[in-house]
Amino acid sequence: MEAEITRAIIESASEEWVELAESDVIVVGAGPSGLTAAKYIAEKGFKTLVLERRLSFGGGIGGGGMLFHKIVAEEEAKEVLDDFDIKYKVRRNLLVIDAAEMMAKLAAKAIDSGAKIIHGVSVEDVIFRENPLAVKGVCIQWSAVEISGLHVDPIFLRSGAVVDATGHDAEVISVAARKIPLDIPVVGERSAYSEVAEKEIVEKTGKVVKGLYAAGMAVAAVHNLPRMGPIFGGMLMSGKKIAEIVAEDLS
Ligand code: 48F
Repeated sequence: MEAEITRAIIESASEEWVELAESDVIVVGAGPSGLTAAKYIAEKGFKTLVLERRLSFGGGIGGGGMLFHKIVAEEEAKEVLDDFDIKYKVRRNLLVIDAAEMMAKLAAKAIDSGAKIIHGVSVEDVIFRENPLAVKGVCIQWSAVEISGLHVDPIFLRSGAVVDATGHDAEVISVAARKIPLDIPVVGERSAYSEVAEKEIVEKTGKVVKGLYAAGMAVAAVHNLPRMGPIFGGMLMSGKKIAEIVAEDLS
């Protein structure tokens, strides 16, 4: 039986990896913005792959507000919450949400919409082409190898669009900005100013260069916007907006 367990796992995983060598869209990061983007992109019929460094979903959601197990969103995010069947209670003019429910439902709906989520994989670089400059996919490595510090060459995944939903460090855009002439200084976010941050994150969500897009807190890192703390409406609406932009560009 043991050999069959091994064969069953490696055969089916390998078959899928061969298919994953090319996708329409790669979303990097399974936090709130990445999972939201993945659901809306996948349900439009695009082959969508989410790569997540950790072995869990949700990015910063699970920590709630300083480990209190609730997060909040503003009224404008209701539509997205309803699309994901996420419950909320209104308190102090805010929608109060259970962190565990939000993580589970964002992930479940993204998967049910057809997105493939792979855990334990880190994006360490992009694939690019010149004239015109365009991002064409990502270089990936097992997170365990990354953490070990071993020198192991990555492998490549091609895609029509790469969405950086890696959070505060905008890891994908940062590495691209260092290595290819993006002409974007990724200066990082500013200190907390919640209402301005929530609004501007959504406004500035969009394309960075052909093939490369920013969603969620990565947008703050690229555009030097303030942070907002444990209010998540902007993350959800940013994910939804980037899905619309990517879908239009790929159509
Ligand atoms: O940090 P994260 O939750 O990003 P987000 O979607 O949401 C930010 C909020 O959680 C919160 C906030 C707003 O209310 O301030 O912080 O912008 O999720 C990012 C995910 O990306 C993964 C990381 O493990 C996390 O789950 N990630 C980061 N870099 C990489 C990565 C990488 N290079 N490759 C793969 N996954």
